[in-house]
Amino acid sequence: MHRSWAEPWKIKMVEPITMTTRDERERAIHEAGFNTFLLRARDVYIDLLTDSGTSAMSDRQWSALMLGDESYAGAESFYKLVDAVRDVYGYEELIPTHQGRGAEHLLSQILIKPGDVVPGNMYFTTTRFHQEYAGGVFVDVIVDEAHDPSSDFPFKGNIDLGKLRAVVAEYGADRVPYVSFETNVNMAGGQPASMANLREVYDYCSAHGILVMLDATRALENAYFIQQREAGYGNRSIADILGEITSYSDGATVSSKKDNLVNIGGFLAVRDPEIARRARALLVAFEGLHTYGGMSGRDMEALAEGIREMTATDDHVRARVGQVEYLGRKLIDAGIPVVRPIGGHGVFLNAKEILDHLAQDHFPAQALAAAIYRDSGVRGMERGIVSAGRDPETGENRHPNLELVRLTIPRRVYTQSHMDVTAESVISVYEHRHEIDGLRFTYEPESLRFFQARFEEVAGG
Ligand code: PLI
Repeated sequence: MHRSWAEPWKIKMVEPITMTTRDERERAIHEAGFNTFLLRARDVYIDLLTDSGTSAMSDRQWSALMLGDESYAGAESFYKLVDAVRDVYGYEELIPTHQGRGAEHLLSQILIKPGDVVPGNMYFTTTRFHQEYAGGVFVDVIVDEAHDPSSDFPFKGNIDLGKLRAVVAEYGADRVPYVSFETNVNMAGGQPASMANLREVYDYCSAHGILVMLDATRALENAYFIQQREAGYGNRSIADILGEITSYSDGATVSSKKDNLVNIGGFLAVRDPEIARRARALLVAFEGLHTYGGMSGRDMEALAEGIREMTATDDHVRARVGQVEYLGRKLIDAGIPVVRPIGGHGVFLNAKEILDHLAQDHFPAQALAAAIYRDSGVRGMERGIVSAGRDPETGENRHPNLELVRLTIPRRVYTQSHMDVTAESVISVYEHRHEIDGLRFTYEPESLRFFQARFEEVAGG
């Protein structure tokens, strides 16, 4: 007999959310320039914009806040965080930052020289921004399957060793400061790398004197997929698998706003004390003193607790990814084109296929995210041509193969009923998809344009 699973927590405090009328949502989306980032949160019913900083903390994390040591220097909370990162991720040197991009900034500034090339498994917006800002060029070396939303390949986050070797052969290892290896690749749809691939890339890079720097922001979810899908890992604990993932790296940047179950924070963690020394020299200029960086003592307390909690049992991540799969399965069963396999942190709708009457230059994913909001007040996010931005050399729009709307599930926040309501809205919008118009810019920011761009509708476009 089929046995259901349930979340390994019960609810102690609730936060009311309000439903809006269609007229109110029409007004709100026009005022927001058809950009879901520019909506006011009070106008949103179910907020699936991001899983970043939107987790619900546990009673233990809220209690930990009270223990925050707010000493400017040498706070006890910092040392608790150092211990948690060492125990769970295995890195000795910790550089705390205000969030993930703070760590990316430091790492890029200390390791990348102008003209360097940084191979990585698909770009992430802020990561590539900092690599380019430091004078580097990002080169995508992810496996081809990652660019195909319908491929069921179980490890679409893998690096293609052939592509990596070709980059090193073309530019020389001395122009490749590190490989930027993201776990559970966000822009590919929350897709994992296999342990075999992580090991192989690390062995290759070590032999060529190239560092491997993980973006371990969603390494926990990657560990879960390895446990579920890779031979030999089915009986290993998530904590153990996570430790093995990070063992194939020289360091990592982490946005703690995801796996780590806190609302703010991040870190750079490395093995080499010299890299750590150089990072700390910049940390004090850009973030804060080396024992707090960008965080208060209480933030570090909650983070240390969150890092331990996420791996204390396997139940947390099983329920977390299970909820994402629940929504994904409903949409697949209804025939909605989504990225497959269903990822770890969200369901990614294939806007290119759903709105196949729109040219990519009329921003189908942006239009679809706006249409879902108008239908139900569910807020998702564009992950397509707008997010990809322009090529800094040519100034032309990049045209990614993936033109997606991300419905991202915050951790421990919504119930399965919220997933049901979301699925019903997406199905209804899908049924009326031919009525959705394309968009054009009325304001286009110079960088990371998706955050603040504004659009208007192009009738029939
Ligand atoms: O938002 P930050 O600065 O804490 O982290 C930046 C960042 C780095 N790497 C990855 C893989 C991310 O997903 C990431 C942030 N992601 C956001 C905000 C998201 O909505 O997915």
